[in-house]
Amino acid sequence: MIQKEKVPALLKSFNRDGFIAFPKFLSGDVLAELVKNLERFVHEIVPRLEDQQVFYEDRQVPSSLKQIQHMDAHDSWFHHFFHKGPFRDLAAVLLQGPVVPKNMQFFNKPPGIGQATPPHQDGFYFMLTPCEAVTMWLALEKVDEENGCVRYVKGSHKLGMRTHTRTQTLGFSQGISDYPNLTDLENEVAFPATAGDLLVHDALTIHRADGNHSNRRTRKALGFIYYSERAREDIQDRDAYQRKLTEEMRAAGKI
Ligand SMILES: O=C(O)CCC(=O)C(=O)O
Repeated sequence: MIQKEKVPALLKSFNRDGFIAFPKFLSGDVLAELVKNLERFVHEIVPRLEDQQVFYEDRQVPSSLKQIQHMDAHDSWFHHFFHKGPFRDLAAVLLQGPVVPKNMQFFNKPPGIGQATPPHQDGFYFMLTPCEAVTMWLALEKVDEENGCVRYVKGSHKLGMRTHTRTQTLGFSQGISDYPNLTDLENEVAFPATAGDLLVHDALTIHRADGNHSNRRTRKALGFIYYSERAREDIQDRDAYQRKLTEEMRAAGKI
């Protein structure tokens, strides 16, 4: 729970940078229970999910699992965790009003083959007016430069939406076409993390991550997306894009 007196400083920092880090947001028994439930989800629920909800680097190799979408929609434990837990409260503080929980995701970069996350702004995928949403990223293990830590471009949320084009990265189908521009790299901040550390970014903040260059370490994290209740989704455009993307991925044998 965020203490009331800390809120002004927290908002100042988040609104200035477009991101904020909470070291050890989860720890001890709470973190251990989360990890246990994630293992249960991967063993019991993932095999039953539809192909557009679960992505692998290599579809034939279960250990190459790279992404799960909408975990909260498939399991009551994760639904409760996402809808009622401290993440939703934090989102409401940062967005300064009630929020709508939209998507809880699992991210992994399997050893050696985990691909880079292209530079992007989440708002490009969300299609919101106004573009008011936050994404939270919770490390589940040590994540550093070797296995692909998250990198934010400080202040980029204030500079509007950049042009995105299609990538070939499963799970991140759009990336900023002119990245890096003259100032992106000098403003880029890398965020090494350990299990339980939480990063939060604005839907307009540019971010990316390298691939996993380790041959033995995984790179596991959870994502939590909350929209402000003030934001309206362009549902027609979003659903049309999603249908087209799913068809393309099936045709390419990626899902
Ligand atoms: O895990 C990653 O590499 C990136 C996650 C991400 O882009 C996001 O949560 O918005």
